[in-house]
Amino acid sequence: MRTQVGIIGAGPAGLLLCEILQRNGVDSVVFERQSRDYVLARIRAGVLEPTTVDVLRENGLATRLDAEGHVHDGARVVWAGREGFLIDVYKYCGKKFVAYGQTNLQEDLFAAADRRKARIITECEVELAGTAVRYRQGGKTAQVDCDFIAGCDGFHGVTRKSFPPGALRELEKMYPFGWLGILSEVPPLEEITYCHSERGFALASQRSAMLSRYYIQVPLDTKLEDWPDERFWQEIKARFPREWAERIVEGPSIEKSIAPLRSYVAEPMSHGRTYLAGDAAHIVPPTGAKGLNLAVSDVYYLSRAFAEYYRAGSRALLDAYSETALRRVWASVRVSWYLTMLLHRFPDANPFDVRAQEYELEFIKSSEHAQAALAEQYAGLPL
Ligand code: FAS
Ligand code: PHB
Repeated sequence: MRTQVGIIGAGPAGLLLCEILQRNGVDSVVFERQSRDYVLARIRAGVLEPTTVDVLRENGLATRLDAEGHVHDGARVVWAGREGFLIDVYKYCGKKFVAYGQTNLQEDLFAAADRRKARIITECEVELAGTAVRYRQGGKTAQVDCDFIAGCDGFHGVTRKSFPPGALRELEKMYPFGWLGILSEVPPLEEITYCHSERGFALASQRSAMLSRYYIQVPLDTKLEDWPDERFWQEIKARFPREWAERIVEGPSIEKSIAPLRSYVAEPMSHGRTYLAGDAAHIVPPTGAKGLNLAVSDVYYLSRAFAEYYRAGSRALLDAYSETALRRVWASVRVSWYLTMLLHRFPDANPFDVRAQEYELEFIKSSEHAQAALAEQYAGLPL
């Protein structure tokens, strides 16, 4: 078998790339290690930047998003009994973001792929040999020869690891805590609300009018079995200021998981005829709600580059892809790092560190300029 672009990974990056390429007449085959059900069962991101919504709309992928997504002017930051401030994306950037679960987006992307009869090979083990994809599925092996490889296989995938030694510069920062997240079929708080407290960070988010997503910062050695629902609800209410805690509706968790936090960027995001997009190239702590949105902007740039190559025979956009994508990646990596440092309570923090965080929050609350700058970064750079 032969195709133009071999896409490794059927997460948001891989399936979105497949869809946009097909809309531009470029043929691809998607190779996914897991089953479709496994991919759809993952609970992850929940906030789509305005640019992400624009890309999905431009590619006919926003019908359900427009019907079911919750539109927000901004996200609120509260602390120590203060009502805090709104990261007012609408006031300062004139755009709104949408709360829409990555699971829903993944379903929409698979549905679009099925409508196009896209070739998605699931439950396969992939081995890369240049731009040839050798894969094993159901005990049989086969090979697909490709013009290019798009590594959309996430942080633990094979594509980035297939780069020759010395081809990559890897920049990483690990954080000394993780996020314990739950999903519960209860009405969410109205606003997406970040909370800084002496007990640690907490976040109230949503998936629909009857599906809430909550997170609390936990130590890295936390065990899920030590966090029954009752303890989770008690702790998150102890972290939010009383006015917010009183509005939190408790309920049984239908999903509970712990994710470590890291910042990671691999540079460059390409080598030869192989290109990386999404978590395969970078990871951000979810504090800035950037991970999924960066996958979309990478795919926007990469799909445009492939389309230009096959339409006009020009490699210019492909050659510029890494530098173009990294400009937006680093803007999001930096604001995700900044918000993580600002809103979490570090195990080794001394009273000076805590006071400096609280003063920074008070300063942002008091300064239109600081709020405008933060809103601009939270909204994400224009494409
Ligand atoms: P993905 O990891 O989503 O997809 C990669 C795909 O490649 C997967 O389906 C995987 O099975 C497949 N794959 C891996 N190795 C392969 C191989 N060898 N061969 C074939 N296929 C292979 N972002 C936010 O913005 N907000 C959040 O709250 C948030 N929470 C998160 C929680 C967790 C636990 C994790 C892990 C991530 C979270 N993220 C969040 C980030 C997340 O949403 C990613 O940014 C997003 O999934 C990136 O999409 P992809 O780049 O497609 O990578
Ligand atoms: C979520 O809804 O899962 C979410 C929202 C905001 C974040 C991270 C995650 O910063």
